[in-house]
This record gives sequence, structure tokens and C-alpha cells, in this order.
Amino acid sequence: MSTRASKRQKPNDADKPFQLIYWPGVPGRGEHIRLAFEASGTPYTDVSNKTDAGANCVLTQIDSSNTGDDHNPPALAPPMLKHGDDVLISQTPNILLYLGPKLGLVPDVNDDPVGAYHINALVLTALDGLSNEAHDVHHPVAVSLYYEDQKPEALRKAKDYREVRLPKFLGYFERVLAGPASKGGEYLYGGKLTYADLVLFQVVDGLSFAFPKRIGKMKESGKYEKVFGLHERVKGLEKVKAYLESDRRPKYSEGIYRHYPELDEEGE
Ligand SMILES: N[C@@H](CCC(=O)N[C@@H](CS)C(=O)NCC(=O)O)C(=O)O
Repeated sequence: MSTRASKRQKPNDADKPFQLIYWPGVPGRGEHIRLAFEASGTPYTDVSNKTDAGANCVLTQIDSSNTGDDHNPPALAPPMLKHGDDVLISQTPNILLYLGPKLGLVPDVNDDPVGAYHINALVLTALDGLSNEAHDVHHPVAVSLYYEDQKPEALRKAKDYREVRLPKFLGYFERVLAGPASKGGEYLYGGKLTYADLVLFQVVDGLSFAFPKRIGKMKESGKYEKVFGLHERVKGLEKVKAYLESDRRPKYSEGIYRHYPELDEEGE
């Protein structure tokens, strides 16, 4: 076995420094990684705190001349996680899958060998419908075009998103919380906080910023009580609360969750 392979199998490498590489200025997908560190009280550095240097760090990583190194393929897009000097991984749910056991945000593999896969499925589902699709509402034609250049398509997509997709996905998570595998409905899986709860918190939070009217009505309907209850519960966790009140929490603006009032209109 090579030195590197044995290093990779070291059970506890959580003492190596963690660095989040993400665009400055928006919560974005980087927020899911920040929340995992913050909620678990894990020290990390966040290059997006330094506006110019942070953007340059991302640009260097995604530059078309970057072919990666002997162990790490290059990443297409942020977020990226650097762990020590030798690990660089990308893709939000993949980074969370890597961090989960190291940060104590999944059940112990010896107690529950399948738990991490359930948590990953919940996260992939939340990101599909409540993050990626939420982004596509304001950019339904092309990421490279301005919102104003795809507004008619965005209006059509927003109506379907509000009326069909949001109820479907929030209804799904309501069922997960009502199901026996949640062990009581306070958290999504196994009766304890996992990173899937942090992801659901963040997507519901972002949607509440982007679609305040629609989410307000869904809250009032009482049909998604458990989902909104989880949002409040996670928001009130001591470490999460302290983070949300700190200047480390970026404000919503021109990221995945954007508030365009016309995309939140009801009853047309
Ligand atoms: N599936 C990827 C998506 C990554 C992604 O789209 N990142 C955005 C920032 S949040 C980006 O810079 N994308 C550039 C592009 O898609 O061209 C993930 O979850 O990490």
C-alpha cells in the first residue's frame, strides 16, 4: 500500500485545516458547507471573506489551464473544499458526504451503515428541487444571459415552481418528517441533527427570501408544519444562531435565491 493510500485511510484526519473556496458576496452553495462547519463548531477558513483574494482563488481553481494535481482532478465550479495540503474536492453534496462523518453530522457508520446514504439522498433531493430549480426560475434559458433577457420564460417557470414544484418538494420533506425513520419528526433522519437538516434549513431560508409571499402562504396553510418547524429549530440551535447573527453569514443578493417580486405573484 502506498504512503498516500495509508494516509487516506487514516481514521481521524479532522485535525488538518479545512478551507472553503467559494465566491465572495453571496451565501450560494457555499452556505451549505459553512453551516456544516458552524453548526459543528469546526474551525475553517473561508476565502470568500476576502473579496479580491477570494474571487482570485476561485478563478485560479476554475481556470481553463488548471489540470489539477497528481491526486486531485480540477473542479469545474465552486464550492470546493481544501482539506490539508493534499485533498481538494468539489460538488456541494459530495463535500458534505466527505465532511459528514468528520464533523459528527451523520450517524456512526458502525451503528448505522446505511445512514449516510439516506442523508445523501435527502440532500440531493433538497438541492435538486429547492436549490437548483429555484435558481432556474430566474435563469430558465441560460446562466450566461441576464434575468431581464429571459423574463417571459422566468415568469412562466415561476408560476409552475410556486404551484407545482414547491408543494411537491416541501410536501415530500413533510412526509419524511412524519415517517418513522425520522424517529420523532424533529430532524429528518434518526432523531438527531445531521447535515441534511442544515441543508433543508438553508433551502427553506433562501426560498423565504426569494418567494416571501408564496412561502408565507404555505406556512399559513399548516400543511408543512414539520418543515417550517425544522427551519425554526435549526435556526435556534446555539451555534447556528450565533453564526446567523455574525458578519460571517453573507446576505442574500444576486445568488441562487433572488427576490424578484413579479416571480412571487400569486393568483394570476
Ligand atoms: N452541482 C454543483 C454546482 C456548482 C455550481 O453551479 N457552482 C456555481 C456557483 S454556486 C458556479 O460558479 N457555476 C459556474 C457554472 O456553472 O458555469 C454543486 O452543487 O456544487
